[in-house]
Order: sequence, then C-alpha cells, then structure tokens
Amino acid sequence: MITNEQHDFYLENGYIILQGVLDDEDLRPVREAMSETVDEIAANLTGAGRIPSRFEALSFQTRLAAVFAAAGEGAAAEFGRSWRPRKPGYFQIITNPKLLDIAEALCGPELISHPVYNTRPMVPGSRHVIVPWHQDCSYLNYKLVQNQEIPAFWIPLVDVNEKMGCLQVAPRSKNKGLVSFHQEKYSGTGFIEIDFEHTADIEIVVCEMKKGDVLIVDQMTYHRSTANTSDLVRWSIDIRYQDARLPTGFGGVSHLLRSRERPEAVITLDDFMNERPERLETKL
Ligand SMILES: O=C(O)CCC(=O)C(=O)O
Repeated sequence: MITNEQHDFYLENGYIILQGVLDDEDLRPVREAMSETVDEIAANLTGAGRIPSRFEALSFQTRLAAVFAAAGEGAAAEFGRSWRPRKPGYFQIITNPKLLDIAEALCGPELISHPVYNTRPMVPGSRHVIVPWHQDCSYLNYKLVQNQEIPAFWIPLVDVNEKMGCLQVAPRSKNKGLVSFHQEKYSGTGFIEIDFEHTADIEIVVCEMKKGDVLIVDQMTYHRSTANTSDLVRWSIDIRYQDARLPTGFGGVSHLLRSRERPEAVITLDDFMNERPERLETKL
C-alpha cells in the first residue's frame, strides 16, 4: 500500500498523502458510527429541551452543524471537540488491514495503536477545534519517544479542502527537532502551539484530500488546521501507530493490533467494546 518511492518521500518530507487507500466500504462503518453519535447528541439535546428537532433528514455533512447551531453558543464545544467512541465502526477503521499494512511498513510488524486518537467533527465556524501549528511529539514525553516512528494517519471521512479547514503541513520541518512551544489561550481548548518565531516564515502545503485518501504525518512535522468557513462539517479521524515494544510517552490505553511475537494477544472487537486494554500504562 506504500511504495518505496512514497516511503522515501515521507522520510524526507515528514508527511505524505496516499491517494485512494480506502474505499467507501472501508469508510462506511466509521461513518455509521459517527452518525450514531450524532443521533445520540441530537436525542440528548431534544430530551433536554435545548433543540426543537433531531434534524434526522439532514446529511452526514450538515446534520451536526444544524444540531449545534440550534443548541446555540457553546454546544459544539460541549459535545464536539474530540470523540473516542467504543463503537464497532471505530474498531474497524483502527484495525483496517490496508492501514495496518502501511503502518507495518513504517513501524515494523509489532503494532499498537497509540493512545492518542480522535474523531474531529469540525463544525463550520467553531474555534475550539482549530488546531494551531504543533508537533505531535510535544504532547508526549519527548525523551521517551524522540527516536521512534509514531506516524499519525489523518483520515478524512469526506472530501476536504482549504475552505473546510483541511490540514496544513510544513515539509521537512521535522528536521528542526523539537522546537519551543506554549499552551495557547485563544481557542478555549488550550492546544499546544509552536512559538511564533519557528513558523513565521515556513513553506506550507495545504492538504486538500478526497474521501479515501490518507495523510501520514511524522510526529516531528509541524502541522495545523485552519477555520472551517464552509457550510459543511469536516469529518476526520486521526490514529497513530507505533512499535508495540516501545513506550508511548503518553500513558493511557493502547491496543495490540498486529503481532508475530504474540498473535494471541491481538485485540478483538470484544476486547475493544469491553475496554480490555492490551497494555495499560500507568505512567509515561
Ligand atoms: O484534525 C485537525 O484539525 C488537527 C489534527 C491534528 O493536528 C493532529 O491529529 O495532530
């Protein structure tokens, strides 16, 4: 699923967009899982008398925006920043063999999903989901992870363009090493943000993508999202893969997804649904 040329491009530039990796059937379960979550939110808000309708007739790309708009200021931040649902559709995307083949080419055959993963429904106009320039490793214990491959797979569930706040990356920025950063105070979320002097004058690639494409970002690569100024929800998930034998630098739960050494310990849907972790890290 990743050619030697693509792998070389990734190693040199710290990112790559792989086109057409996933088909509609690969994405259907996760889109359905997200639609279910939208249903749950709409039911919660109608039940609480906060919205007059569940907006059931609206599409995957418009319904959540209508629900949050009807619920008013603050609803998107309350329900919509980052989802980690225990739903079969989510398990299916994390364990999708096409993604695992690519992850294996990058990280080797003993594979876990890193504890940091998200679904990000970026609703038009909401600020709290716009992620400023950062390196993923700045969220981790850098000393533990600095020599590792922990690629983030950023997977849009819909076509995404600049107007919708698709991801932007700075090619070869990974070569700068870990740069200084601070916690921003303007979004309401408190994201980590690279100090301005490092991003003032960088080359930027705007990653417009089709549904089915996968963007892979090195843990040292500067990347960000921008405002969604369209009328549509920008649906995406981000998953990180890693060599199972190495520390995650984060704590929390990770799942063994593929293993030659311990195939019997690879996570099943039942493990996932019942929150049985392959490895529960109590410290970093
Ligand atoms: O999806 C986004 O808007 C930002 C994603 C991101 O920065 C990340 O996954 O590290």
